[in-house]
Amino acid sequence: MRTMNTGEDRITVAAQQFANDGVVVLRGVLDPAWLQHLSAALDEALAAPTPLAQNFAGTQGGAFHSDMYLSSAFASFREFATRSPVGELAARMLGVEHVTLFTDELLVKEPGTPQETPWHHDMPYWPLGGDSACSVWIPLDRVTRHVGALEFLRGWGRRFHPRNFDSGLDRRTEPREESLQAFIASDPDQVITTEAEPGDCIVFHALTLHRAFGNTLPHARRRAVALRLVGPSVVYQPRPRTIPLIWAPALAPGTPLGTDRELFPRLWPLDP
Ligand SMILES: O=C(O)CCC(=O)C(=O)O
Repeated sequence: MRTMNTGEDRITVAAQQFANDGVVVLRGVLDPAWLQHLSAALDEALAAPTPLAQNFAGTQGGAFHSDMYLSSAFASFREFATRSPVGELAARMLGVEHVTLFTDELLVKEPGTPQETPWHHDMPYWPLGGDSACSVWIPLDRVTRHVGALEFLRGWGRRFHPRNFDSGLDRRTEPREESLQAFIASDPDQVITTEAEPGDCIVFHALTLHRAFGNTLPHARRRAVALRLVGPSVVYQPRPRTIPLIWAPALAPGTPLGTDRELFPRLWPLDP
């Protein structure tokens, strides 16, 4: 069940695209059994939110559910993270020998949720140091621009202020970061819109700028699960106003994240 349903040439081409653009869409990676598994896991998590669950819908109506560290709270998510092809996929895109799960999250925009997700990149939100990190974003519904497709700015590696998803306000944790809006406006032709189907995986670097449309349709849900994965060089580096952990890690700052295997399991290769 762990073998990637995808050819070697295709992975090599995708890894090159990931290295150049900071984002790549791999089509048809997950089979119907995994999609069914993840759909059921997501229902379970929505019915029993963790203390970190939030609704980012803002004032415009609808609901934008988010919840984190699902593998710590639900065996079904842990099974997906450790046994699906996603860990290997991330390792191949990052070009690393092994990958560790930082967090896995649900991101559900219910019908009639016009709130857009603002431009941001993920690394400044995370209590981590290092560059070898990515997300694998997995849609469970057909995702078009009308229901919340993701958009990316080609390329990765620059650092900007994180912003709150609901208010759009700047969280200003990194004074050296640059003006995000001016940067996007300077290069509008570099925006990549990623419409996707269930089974596809969108892999993007933690320093690739992205945003998402709102879900403006009255009946279609936009359910997605995102796994955040890191290579061996990424360390625990808490800073003011980064996202919380579900519980205190058994890790000193500066230590590789994968040292606390219970909180941050290795996904690929699995321990013997
Ligand atoms: O699902 C969304 O609307 C935003 C997703 C996102 O920003 C992320 O996964 O990092």
